[in-house]
Amino acid sequence: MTDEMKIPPDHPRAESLRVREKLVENHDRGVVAKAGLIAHGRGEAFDYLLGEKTTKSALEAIKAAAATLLTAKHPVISVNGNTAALVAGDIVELSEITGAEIEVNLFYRSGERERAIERVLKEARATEVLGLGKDASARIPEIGSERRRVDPKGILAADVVLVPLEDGDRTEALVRMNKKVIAVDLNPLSRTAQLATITIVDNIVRAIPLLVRIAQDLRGKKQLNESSSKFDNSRNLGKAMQLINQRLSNLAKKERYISLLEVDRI
Ligand code: PTJ
Repeated sequence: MTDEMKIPPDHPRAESLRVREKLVENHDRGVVAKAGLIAHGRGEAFDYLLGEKTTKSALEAIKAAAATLLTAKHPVISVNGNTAALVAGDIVELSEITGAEIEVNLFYRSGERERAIERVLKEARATEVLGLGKDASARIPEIGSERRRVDPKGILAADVVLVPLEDGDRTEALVRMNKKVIAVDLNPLSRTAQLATITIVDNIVRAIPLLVRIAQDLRGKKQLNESSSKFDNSRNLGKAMQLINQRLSNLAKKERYISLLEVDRI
């Protein structure tokens, strides 16, 4: 933790501040992109609206994601700066349980960032990391950004790709290539959330550890194919939006909130 930021343990938002601090530290280590800090702020806003808890609909998506990863022929987990900073250890565990490869894939790609992220993953005991340097020699068609660079042994050949904190363009391109895309995105309105095969509308700091536990429980169970094919992403996203709508309506009715508005006006 940096000297400037000592988080009091009894601070009402201590956990959220710790997550922020982790991102800032990892930005200073060259892992997180500047824009990654901004992206996290957007995520936090949606997390606030969702109640900062894993919702029932997110849990349904996590179960479908676990089943899809476990039944995949060639699953790959795509790792960017924010994911490495916040959940590197869980990503390595998930890869061990599901047999998924780990590939670094960056929007803001540079050799330095690749190496910094590789270091974080190796510190978390990853044995192999794809998509580094010349290994990212294949190109996903119709994408302008650095995200198009992928490893022929990894994302290019994958049938299922897990993409935490993704951009819409690549999700769309991967789906067009007939891959199943599992996204983790707190914004149910984002293009990524709307275009993915399965969208987990939850914070990665809660969703990935839970995905690890559920994949562990489901491993070796029957009828996993059925539970993954039954999942309806549009319906599930609708539930997340309804929940936000409902929470705001309920909160708006509370007297405390009304009195706060009055104070605001003075
Ligand atoms: O490390 P790089 O170079 O690959 O860059 C990563 C970022 C995140 C900068 C890049 O992918 C980007 O610009 O992403 P976007 O388009 O801003 O989308 C990020 C999405 O993730 C937004 O919809 C946020 O709401 C969401 N998000 C942010 N933090 C979290 C999150 N979702 C889940 N958990 C979070 N902690």
